[in-house]
Amino acid sequence: MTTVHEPPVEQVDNDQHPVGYGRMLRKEDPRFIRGRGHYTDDVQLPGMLHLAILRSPVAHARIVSIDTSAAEAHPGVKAVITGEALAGQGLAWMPTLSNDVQAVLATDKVRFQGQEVACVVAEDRYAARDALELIDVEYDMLPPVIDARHALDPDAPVIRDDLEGKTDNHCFDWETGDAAATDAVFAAADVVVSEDVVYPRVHPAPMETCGCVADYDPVEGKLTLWSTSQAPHAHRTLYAIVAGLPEHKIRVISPDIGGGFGNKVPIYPGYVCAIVGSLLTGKPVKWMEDRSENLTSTGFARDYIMRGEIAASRDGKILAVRTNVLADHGAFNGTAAPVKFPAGFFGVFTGSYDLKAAYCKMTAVYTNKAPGGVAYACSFRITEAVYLVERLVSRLADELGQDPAQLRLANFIHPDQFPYATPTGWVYDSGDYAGTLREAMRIAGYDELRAEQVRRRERGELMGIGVSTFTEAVGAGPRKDMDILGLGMADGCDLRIHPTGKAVVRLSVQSQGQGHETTFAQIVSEELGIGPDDIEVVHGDTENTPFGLGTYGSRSTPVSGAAAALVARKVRDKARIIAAAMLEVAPTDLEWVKGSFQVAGDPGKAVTIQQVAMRAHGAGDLPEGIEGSLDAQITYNPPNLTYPNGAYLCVVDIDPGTAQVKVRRFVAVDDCGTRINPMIIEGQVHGGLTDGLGMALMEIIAFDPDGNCLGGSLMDYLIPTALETPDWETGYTVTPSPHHPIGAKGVGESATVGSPAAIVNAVIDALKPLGVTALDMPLTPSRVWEAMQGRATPP
Ligand code: MCN
Ligand code: CUM
Repeated sequence: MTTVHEPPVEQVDNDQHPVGYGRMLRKEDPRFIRGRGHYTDDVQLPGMLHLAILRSPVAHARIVSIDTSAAEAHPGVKAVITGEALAGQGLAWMPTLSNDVQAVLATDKVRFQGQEVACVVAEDRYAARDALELIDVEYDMLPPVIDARHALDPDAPVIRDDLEGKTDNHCFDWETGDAAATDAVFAAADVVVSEDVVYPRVHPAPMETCGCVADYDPVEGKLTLWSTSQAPHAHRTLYAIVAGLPEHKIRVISPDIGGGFGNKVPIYPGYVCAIVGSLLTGKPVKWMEDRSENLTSTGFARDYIMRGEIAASRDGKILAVRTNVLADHGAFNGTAAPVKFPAGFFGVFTGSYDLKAAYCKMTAVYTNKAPGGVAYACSFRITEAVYLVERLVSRLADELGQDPAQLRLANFIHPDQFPYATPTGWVYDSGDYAGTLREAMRIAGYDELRAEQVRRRERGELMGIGVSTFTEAVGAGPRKDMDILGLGMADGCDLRIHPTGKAVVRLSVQSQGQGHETTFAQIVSEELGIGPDDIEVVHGDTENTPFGLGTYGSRSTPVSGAAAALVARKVRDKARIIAAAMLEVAPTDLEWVKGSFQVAGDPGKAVTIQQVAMRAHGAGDLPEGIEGSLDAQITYNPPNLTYPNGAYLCVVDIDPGTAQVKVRRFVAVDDCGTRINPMIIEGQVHGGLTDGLGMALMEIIAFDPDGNCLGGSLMDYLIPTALETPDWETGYTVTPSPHHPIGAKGVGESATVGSPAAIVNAVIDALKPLGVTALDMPLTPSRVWEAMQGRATPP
């Protein structure tokens, strides 16, 4: 059950619009709820073979030998591929999205448990799996590096000895802000609070695991790849570069995707193996991971060990934030972030506050764990940034003896300060942070909750109220600042209007469940007055869509959404010229009334967009400069990111006997600017809050000292079910983005970014009477119990 709170003041809301934005049911759902979705694993091709991957059982070892003879002799087996065989083709290593390289199949060493060592292509999945057991690999064990804190010890074994001249496990250093200015503010401040904060390694765990079907046609020299990809165009370009196939001979199709959450941004060795398998056998080859393969070998998230410091005046003016981060990147740097931002957008760790100075220093290291780093609705690492600063601000409030909501209200960037340049160089576009937090406090009945807390504390009950407010930065580019491996982060959009006035809009972004088939139709509908049901949205096929960088970092609405609005306006401009000729007036004499052009002052004289479409395709001459048709194409290069914000309040009760945390209430007020479809936004927020609840209370990919992954199944890696999930209460404020054509900001990751801090702050608030001031996720009953006994558990 969920509750939606409408704001008391009049806001731009779209619930009532019949055409365009509004609470429209999702066009894709009839397909999904009737089992008619078409996922990668549904692709069946004649003669299709199946690929299975042999994975390393250990975290770090030298490969002495691989004997594949028994596997090759197994019935049904068509090919057994090793790293050595790939090396012969120059394919044993592939570039990652962060300018590192990653082994496709290991040649020299294995560097994490679950790493790809060899693969089998066979007539069916069972034969392929059975043959894996027959491959004999001899390993020479090496000591692993598991704790990032020891990765740079002088005696630590060097993981990446494949990199020339590499003598340690250092991955990269990064800094942002002004160190000297920040130090000076800290030195003069009345109050400095510091905290060590671990954001543990977690996993997106989408319902559908990763996989592909590679179909190489040797006659046409053409590769068709169905794959679980959040970025089909970028993937195609990379395959062209890696495999040396001409780009126009590669078609990447992302069919329906059962959740991505960033897990489907990287290129995985399995995709490359399937392509090689198809090249080798001349047959289509399918590879689908199982659950453990997904959890142990694909893009993880977080794994940041952070020390944060916050400086303030005694009366509660926050002055500066300073942070030092140790980032665990696993065995290969497989992070997918714009190359200029090796730590993603962690630079927005200054949060929603008007600060004098800020500085961050980061050291990233290699460890013997799976690669990845940017995933799980992370907004390019803003999850970590928000969590850190929101812990620090709440900790500061405790130190100052102030209410955490009031402290935030006193320190927010003020509405008239926008556009606001942060001390780390980001330019926030718009926001009314106090308005958003006040709305959350109104919905929650904040003052009454605090009064209740006093009464309960007197009775010895453990009730906590957690506050978290956040600003996100979503919608990468602009292309001058942002690229992935040299590809600028802009997006195309094509719009075609058929003679009868129905439309097809083609996107470069790709939905994994966010409802793009609905919301992009709504955007075009709002601009053109054609009903959303008359607008088909095409995405996920490089052959039928314009180039663009794909869906992640909540960039679809900020970038492609802008492109969709502008391409529709381009069509409208063209339609105006044709309409003017039809009505025998000048184009400037026409007024656009959603869906039709009317002669100003004479509403009886009008033509609809559908009539114009027919005229554009019809017989007879068209006005000067119009060739015919109403089609248009655009590439949108965003001038800036959009900066959605939110204010979250969480109420928890902790069972003093079992230390179980129960989230009693959770109020989320989000501001994503203009709201295209309120129902879809609520769905995005509910999902993100549930993600946040999972991370705060139960999710962790842990390793034992030998590097064995302890989160390799959903029995060990806990994700929340309906039982643990409370009734979410959502509200909203609307502060449009000034530079986005329709004022919309992204929202897909907001709730995952903002919610963990609210929950952890609530738990620490509940435990305050016991003297607890800090606690790391996940807040499992055992960890909370230890804290209640005055003991800290090692992360
Ligand atoms: N929307 C809207 N009004 C706005 C903003 C967004 O109606 N002002 C709608 C959009 O039109 C879109 C949805 O909300 O239908 C999400 O839009 P947006 O914020 O632009 O995010 P993306 O579409 O780019 O989706 C990516 C984002 C990311 S990065 C992760 S991770 C995540 C998320 O979306 N993965 C998801 N939400 C997910 N939801 C589902 N079901 N599955 C995933 O894998
Ligand atoms: Cu960082 S997860 Mo989303 O950007 O696909």
